[in-house]
Order: sequence, then structure tokens, then C-alpha cells
Amino acid sequence: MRIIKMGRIRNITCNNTFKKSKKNLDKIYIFSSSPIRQFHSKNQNDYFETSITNNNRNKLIHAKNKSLRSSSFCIPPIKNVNIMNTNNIYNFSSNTNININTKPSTNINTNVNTNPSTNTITNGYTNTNSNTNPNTNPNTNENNLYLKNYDSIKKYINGINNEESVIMKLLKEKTYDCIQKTKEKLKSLVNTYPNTPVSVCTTTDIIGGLRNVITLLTDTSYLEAGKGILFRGKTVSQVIKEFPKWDDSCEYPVAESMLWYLLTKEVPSIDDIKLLSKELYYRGKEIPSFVFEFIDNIPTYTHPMSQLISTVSYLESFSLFKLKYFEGISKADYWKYILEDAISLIAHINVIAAYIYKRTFINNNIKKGEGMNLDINLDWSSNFAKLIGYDDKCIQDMLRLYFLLHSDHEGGNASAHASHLIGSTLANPYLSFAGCAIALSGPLHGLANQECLKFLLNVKKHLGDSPLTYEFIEKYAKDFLSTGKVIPGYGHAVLRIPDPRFVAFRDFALNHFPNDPIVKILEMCYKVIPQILSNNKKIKNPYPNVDCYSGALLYHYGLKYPEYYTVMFAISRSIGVMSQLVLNRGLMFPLERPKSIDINYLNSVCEQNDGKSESVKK
Ligand code: NMX
Ligand code: MLT
Repeated sequence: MRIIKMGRIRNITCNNTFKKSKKNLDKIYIFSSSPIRQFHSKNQNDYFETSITNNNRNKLIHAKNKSLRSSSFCIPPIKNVNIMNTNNIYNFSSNTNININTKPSTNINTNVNTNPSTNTITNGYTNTNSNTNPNTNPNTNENNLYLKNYDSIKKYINGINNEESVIMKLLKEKTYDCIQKTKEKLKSLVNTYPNTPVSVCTTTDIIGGLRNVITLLTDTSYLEAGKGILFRGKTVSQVIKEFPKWDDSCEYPVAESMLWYLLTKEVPSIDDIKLLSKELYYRGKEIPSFVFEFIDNIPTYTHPMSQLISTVSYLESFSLFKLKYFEGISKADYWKYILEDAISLIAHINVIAAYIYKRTFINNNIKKGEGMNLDINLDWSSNFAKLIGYDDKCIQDMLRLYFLLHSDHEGGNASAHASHLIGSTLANPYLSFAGCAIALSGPLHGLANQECLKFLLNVKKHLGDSPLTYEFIEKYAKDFLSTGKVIPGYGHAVLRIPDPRFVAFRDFALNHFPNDPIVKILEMCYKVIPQILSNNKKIKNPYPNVDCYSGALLYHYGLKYPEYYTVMFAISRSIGVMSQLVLNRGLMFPLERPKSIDINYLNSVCEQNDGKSESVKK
């Protein structure tokens, strides 16, 4: 173990001066009993003073320069009146002309006109005082209110980048290694087999949703029809067994370890994961107040997924990748800034999601991020549990399992594919993730967990006080199918077995609360429904998928709002799709742009290629 004295910390924390090999990085510990005031903002100091004087021998967690770290606090909150207020709709496009400017330009009208009828829109601009001078051309950069306002938040965005923690540095190094190794393999494959066909696409595939047509390369995980998901080769059971646990009292591993593993291909040590959790903690706790105020203005009848998507889209203003891209960075460096955004997004999403939960289901009156206090001593999942009001160990473990297992399901599922496509245009990670969440919010995909719990609750309701029997479930399911609906939680586009994620959730439920009434219904459905679905020959997979059981776990612990469940799927999926995005940019995958054809062309290709399985027309 390498011991670094306090006097050398400055060197560790500074990007430019710290040049350690990755081997050494693994072994840097700090031993000291003196406070480290100069490195951290007030709360961070408190943490360090406590932990280090307690001689806990923590690794150096964060070494962000105080002034840069605190730059987020320089930005006064956006006034509610300027965001999504229907009375001020015309001011929306220029809402950042308010106090966000550290030095507001004098020609910007900060008084929001509450009467929209007096505002007119010219060339897409709100007609404010700034444009009333007839000699001013509103289309020049000088008068581009958006750009001026964007300039004013650059300081905040750059603050994210100026100092790098040891753990981020290590994560980048290991991710870089993984990218390089993958690049080498790809290079050799392309050199050796440049024109070898990999997949055939038939007419049925083209009009049938491209099932089984191989078009994407995703190294983070691979779905085998008869085996289930393999996270970089590891089955669900292996992940549960081999990934690090927060402490001895935990039944399941830390969910953040999946992020590390997908990015680096290495199972992390618990020490590194604790540092990563703290990185997430620091970023999560610095969500600026105007983000909460943005959420405060979303009507509470808005579906939680929609609230999440809007908020994540709004956060794109703070994308470091976007800023750097437009400043002009090398293509080879894209992935680093994507990784920075990815970590921020993952840190922010569980706070934002928890806030959405609280304001939508618990108390419509909470404002300004009230109650969103993260705990530095908790992992990402337990912090989420805390924010939504739970500190029970069982719930923390259930959430770890939940977030681990929903994280990644190769690249072809609708949400990952949407994110992949958007990312390939070099739109920033926040927007890629918003696209992922939009795809996830469809009932054939992630929203199936909401529908599945509703299905089970309806079974319970219709059952009333009657005894639960196989006959009852069978009749209920058949009646349900006869209305033309799909039974949520069953079937899969790729899998041909019960989803191993379903199996893991089922195990959890049977171990912890086998007598729960919803679990009893689920168990009976599991015996009856696959049989019923098998009778319909066109259904390729009659078995339960991930969404079948997940809601029952949440419901058991008091999360009784099915409309929220897909948000939790999205929280977890951020780990997988953000890892995919970082690696995609590291591998420099180009813009994705599949070819579409019209029906005449399809007809002519079919006539020409009929009977030929090789040398199909390109
Ligand atoms: N209940 C009734 N019908 C079904 C079901 C089901 N659970 N699953 C498939 N079918 C139907 C399907 O609608 C299709 O009918 P049609 O030809 O009339 O359009 C037919 O069976 C053939 O579908 P498959 O080829 O077996 O499945 P496909 O790959 O098209 O779709 C799903 C996969 C997952 C969309 C489909 O099984 C389904 O709708 N399941 C219910 C919804 C669900 O649980 N989705 C969550 C999937 C997991 N996730 O998180 O994303
Ligand atoms: C997923 O986890 O994304 C779903 O199982 C859907 C899929 O893989 O197509």
C-alpha cells in the first residue's frame, strides 16, 4: 500500500501534475489526522475532517477545487415565473435571460411580461426591449439572446471539468484500456473478414420488426435466447455472486459495480466502488436549485416518466460534452466528456426520480428539492431508498438487485437502441438518455411493469373474498386475452425461456415474503399463463419477462404506485445505456443510418433474390 502524506494531496488532485501509473492508483491511501480545509467546500470538509480524524483511512475521494466546486452556487435560481408558466409562454424561449447571467447584459428585459398578448414573436424571438431598436438585426450572433445566456452558464459547466477526482481518473484509465483492447479486436476482425456476411434479412424480417437481424455491436451485454442476459459473459447468478457487496450485512451487490464492470470489463473492488458511490454522492448533492424549480412547474398530473424525460432533456443545457464539442475537441476525446456527463446523469437521476416520486405521490406541495438530502455513507441504491423515505436493509437490498438487473439488456432493445441511435448523431448524453426513456415508456417495453402490477391488482379485486384457484386465474387470463390485449409481463422478442431476471426477483420474493397476497397470485399465474399463451402458436415465448415480478417487490415494500415503476426501470437502465454510449464514442462508431426501401424496390429485390440465400442484392 502506498501512503501519501497530506502535503502531496494537491499533486494527486491536479490533472496536470498527477501522473501515476494505474497500478499505483489502485493503492493510494491517505493517512492523516489533520483537516484538509483547502480542498473542499464546507460540507466536504466536514466529511473529511470526521472521516480522516477518525482514522478511517479512507481513500481520497474527491479533490475538487473549492472555488470551482462552489461555482454552482453562484447561479441564482431561475424564477418559477419564467419556466413553463402558461401565462408567460412567449418568454419560455428566452427564459435564461433572467438571473442566470452572472452579469446580465443591459439590453435584456428581466421583467417578465405577464400578459402574453402584448408580446409578439419575430423571427422566433420574443419581442422584448432588446429587439426594439430598428437598427438591430436580431439574427446576428451579437444579439443572440440564447447564446448570451448560454455563455453565462458555461462557468458552471466547466466547473464540472476542472478538477478530476482520483476515482474518475482511474475509471477513465480503465475505460480507455477497455476501449483500446476492443478497438484492436475490431480492427483485426474487419481486416480479416471485411465482407463476411453476418446476418440475413428476409422480407418477413423487414416488415416484422427486424427480429434476429444482427445490425448492432454492443459489448456490454449479450442476450441468449435460451440462457438470458450475459453481462460481459456473466449470468445473472454470477453477477449476484461475484460483484462486491457494500458490507457483510448485504445480500446483494452494489448496483454501481455494474457501471464499472460494463465500462471497464473488470469486476471492481469494494474500495473503488465506495469511491465511485461517493463521486455519485457529490455530483448528486450539487443539483442546482433551478432544476428542482423546473420540476416544480410540471403539473403533477403529468405521468412520472414524462416528468423524468422533460427534466433530463432540460439538464442537457449543462452537458459538458455539448460545451466541449462546440468549443472544438478532437473526436478521440469525445468519450471522456461523454463519460463525465454519464456519471453526472447517473448521479442526478436518482435524486430527480425520487423528487418526482415525492411530489407526485406523497405530497403535491413540496418545492425546491425539499427533503432531497443524500447521505455520503450510503451507496446509490440506499440513497435512493432514503430519498423516497426508506431506511430498511431489506429494501436497500431489493433496490440493489432491482437496479443491477434492469441495467443492461444488450443493444437491440428499444430503449438502448434509441439511445444508441441518438448518440450516434453526437447529440449529448442527456438527450440520448431522454430518447432511451421515451422508448422505455411504451407498454410493450418498460411500461409493462406498470401494466403488470395493474393486472395483478385487478385479479385481486375481481377475486374479492373468493379463494384463489387455478380455474379463476385461467378464466381471468382467457377473458383478458379475448379483449385483444396482451398479458403484460409475458413474452419476449428474443428470450425463449423464463427471464433469469424474473427468476432472481421471484427468488427474492419467495425468500422474503412468500405469503404476500400478490406473490400468491403471481405464483399461480406463473403456473397457468404460459400454458394458455402456448396454445396460441404465434406467441413465440409464453414465459414471464423481467416486468412480471419486479412490481410485486416494490408493492410489497409500500411503493404502491404502478405509474412510478417504469421510472425505476429508467434509473437502472441509465447504467447500461450510458456505458454503451461511452464505449460507442470511444470506438468512434459512425452515424447510424440504416437503409429503407419502398415497396416497389422490395418487390424487385424479392424477384431477383428469390431462391438465393447468398449473394443477395446490396
Ligand atoms: N400476450 C398476448 N399476446 C402476446 C403476448 C402476450 N404476453 N406476447 C406476444 N403476443 C402476441 C403478439 O402480440 C403478436 O401478436 P400479433 O401477431 O397479433 O401482433 C404475437 O403474439 C407474436 O408475438 P411474438 O413474436 O411472440 O413477440 P414479439 O417479439 O412481437 O413481442 C413483446 C414481444 C414483449 C412485445 C410481446 O411478447 C408482448 O407484447 N408482451 C407483453 C408486454 C410485455 O410484457 N412487455 C415487456 C417486455 C420486456 N421489457 O421490459 O421490455
Ligand atoms: C429489456 O430489458 O430491455 C427488455 O427485456 C426488452 C428487450 O430486451 O427487448
